[in-house]
Amino acid sequence: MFIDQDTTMRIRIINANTSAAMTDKMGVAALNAARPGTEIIAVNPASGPITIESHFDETIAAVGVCEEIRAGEAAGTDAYVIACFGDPGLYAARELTNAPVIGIAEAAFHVASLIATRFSVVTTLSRTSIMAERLLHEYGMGNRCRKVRAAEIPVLALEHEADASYRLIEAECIRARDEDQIGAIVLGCGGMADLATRLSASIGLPVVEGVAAAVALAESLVTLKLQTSKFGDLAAPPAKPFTGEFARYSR
Ligand code: 5HY
Repeated sequence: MFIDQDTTMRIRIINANTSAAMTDKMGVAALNAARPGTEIIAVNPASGPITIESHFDETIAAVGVCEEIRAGEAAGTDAYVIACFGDPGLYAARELTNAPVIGIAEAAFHVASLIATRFSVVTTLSRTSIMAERLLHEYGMGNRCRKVRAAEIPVLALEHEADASYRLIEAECIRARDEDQIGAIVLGCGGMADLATRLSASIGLPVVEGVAAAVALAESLVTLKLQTSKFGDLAAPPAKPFTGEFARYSR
């Protein structure tokens, strides 16, 4: 198979929450990680939670993610990144397109496991650390992660109290380094997309950030000409009528 490394491609970064500032930050992180020739489109749904910190937030955000996949299909897209650490709507999104769809949690777990035998995750809130642990097990990564730690900061604090949030995240990363017997740290929030380099320099460990990890994996899949399988559960959803405000999904 001829692999054209200079493949130009378009990757849609879907910030699942509705914070435009966080979308911009993820767009910059994605562009910094992308190869020359990769076009980055960073978007967030028009409707939904300003941040995602609960199962309810995630469920509503998943509809917004699907809306952005539909918009991406209309615009022409080679791969998608779901830029929220809960990977909300990941499987539904994969049903709606042939293009690869990468969740930043799944990407970060896999990339960390390629550079360290064990890693820890540092996320925002204790309640979302429980959600991250569920994903670890769902992805078969439970035995590679020593601990999911929380810096106990609301997601929006990453925007509004950036310095104080950084210090709390750095302190939790240092505790993970000194207590967890790990070789790497995974940042457990898309809103931390701009912190990896600074944290890694400060704590002396590799720090994996999901948006960059997902962009690199998406580019590799497109270059390998690999797409989401349409055999089995990720085939297009069966056509049927939808009612009420979801009537637009009727097919
Ligand atoms: C995220 N929430 O990546 C998740 C992270 C978290 O709005 N973007 C959010 O803290 O669960």
